[in-house]
Amino acid sequence: MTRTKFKWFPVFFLLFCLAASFLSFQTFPGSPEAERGSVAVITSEPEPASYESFAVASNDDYSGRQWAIPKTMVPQAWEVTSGEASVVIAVLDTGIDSEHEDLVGKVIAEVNFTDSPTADDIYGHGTHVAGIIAAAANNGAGIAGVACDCRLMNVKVADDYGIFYGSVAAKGVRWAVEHGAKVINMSLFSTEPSRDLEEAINYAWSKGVVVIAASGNCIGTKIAYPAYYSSCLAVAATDSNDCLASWSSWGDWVDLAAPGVDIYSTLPGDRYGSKSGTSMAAAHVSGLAGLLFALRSDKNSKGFISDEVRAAIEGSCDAVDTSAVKGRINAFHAVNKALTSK
Ligand SMILES: [Ca+2]
Ligand SMILES: [Ca+2]
Repeated sequence: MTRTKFKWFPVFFLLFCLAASFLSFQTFPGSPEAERGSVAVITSEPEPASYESFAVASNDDYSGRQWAIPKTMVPQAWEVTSGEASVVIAVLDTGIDSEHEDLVGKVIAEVNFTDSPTADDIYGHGTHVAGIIAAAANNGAGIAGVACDCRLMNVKVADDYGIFYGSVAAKGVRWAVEHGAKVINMSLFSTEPSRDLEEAINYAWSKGVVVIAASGNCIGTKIAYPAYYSSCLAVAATDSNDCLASWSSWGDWVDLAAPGVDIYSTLPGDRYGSKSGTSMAAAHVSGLAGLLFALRSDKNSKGFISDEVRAAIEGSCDAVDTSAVKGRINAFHAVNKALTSK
């Protein structure tokens, strides 16, 4: 397959979504073109000139920029658990800079399913997502990840231009399950379905793995995949005032919301920066899922923790001032729900 003519695709993906809302595209179900998608980020601001300072939750340099941590009561959740090394969260994305100062030692396995020559993050998306999930906390550097004591799996399924194919992402899902991931983060989306990917996500759920995906940045209710699939938690993006991001996809098929506007995290080469997107929102939920897996709470004795993890996340959201989404995650309430529900 030739990709050269699609190099501009990530930059204009938001415009593509808008156009797709009004135009009928000729696609051929099952063909690679019908399954093509993009990682879900809409802005990239490497270093804002000024920023609002929020409550400091850790001794990390940029803790004051991490508004999402106090907003979702992560410090209170940390009083119960900050995750543990046996809980592995797979990041299906553009790769991870595993040598980043705030991620070093976190990535326990990596694989590259793309035609890129490296599993490293050239595009600069997967490293940002990985930091939100599990950057080292209280190491005096950078930021703090939600599941700061969990580990990561680098499953590169999107290439160095941010493009992925459903069939390739499906391989990544199965690989992550077979190599011990308990949570799979998919900060990527396509407006076309992929049967391969849906079957892989159903397989993951059947094996006790929680899959979390970005709802997409398509301004409205247009369905995005894989988030739409019932075995997948679909996550919309909210800002520091708990308002739905103007560009976030929403609708009754979206399960919940999480912070996704001006999120400060890791970038390749020991850098840090702010990004916005439902990508960042999904990553916060994956971090929370990691915390909940560390509690090992198989209350219903069905042999899996995944059902309790999903129920705790969905059943503990704070109401937000919009009917577009069901609620915004609350890590402390989720941890308590996992511990106390029967
Ligand atoms: Ca840190
Ligand atoms: Ca269970």
